[in-house]
Amino acid sequence: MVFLWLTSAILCSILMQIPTFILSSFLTIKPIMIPNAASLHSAFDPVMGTLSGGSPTERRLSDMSGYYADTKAFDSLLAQGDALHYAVSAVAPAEGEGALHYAIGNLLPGRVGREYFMTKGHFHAWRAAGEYYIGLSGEGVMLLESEDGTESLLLPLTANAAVYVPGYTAHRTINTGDVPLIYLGIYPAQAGHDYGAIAERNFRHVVVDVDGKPVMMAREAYMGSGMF
Ligand code: PAN
Ligand code: ZN
Repeated sequence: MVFLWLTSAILCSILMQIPTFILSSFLTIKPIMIPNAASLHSAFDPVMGTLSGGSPTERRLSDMSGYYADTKAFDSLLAQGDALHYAVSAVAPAEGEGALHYAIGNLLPGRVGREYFMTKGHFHAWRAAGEYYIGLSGEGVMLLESEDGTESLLLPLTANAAVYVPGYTAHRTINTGDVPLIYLGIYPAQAGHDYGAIAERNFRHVVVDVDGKPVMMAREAYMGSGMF
């Protein structure tokens, strides 16, 4: 008798727990992992191209060896000094799936022969990763190229303009103005940089100054044009 009473009491108490268990598993509030409050906020200067808390990378003219078509013009510019070409300052507040990183770029104005100063350009190591570029100051363009090199696109990057770089697309920033080109890039934390393909074969097109205006030209046509 006591045994029966005990068994039914235990059974009852288990049965009473079930709705609470089901409810609580639906209502459980997952803890939000806030990485580090300081890393969640950065102040940037849209003219100076600085970003608080960013980790800086500098590219000097010598880092651009092999990227410009007019090698004579490149060598004579380098002989005048290995000046800063561009600087990027990146903030990485969180890692992993779903996290975003961003960077501010400061690309100096100038030309190597007729080619405007530009970044190295890259694919993302995670090819599917897209990126938003937001122009802050100065005047420039983004050169985009499909992975097989058959499609190219030139898009303006100026203050108050955004350029979306789709995945699987090589991208290069080019300063076509007389002052530094300052921009933000926002990309998945897992994007990574793959410089290899561009360092080896470069973009199929160059962006050159023709009568004071930026013109996109097939690299081979430019090389054979006698323009330098
Ligand atoms: C940008 C670029 C930045 C510098 O932050 O890294 O403009 O260009 P390079 O990396 O080609 O030298 C970006 O696109 N990140 O993914
Ligand atoms: Zn990128």
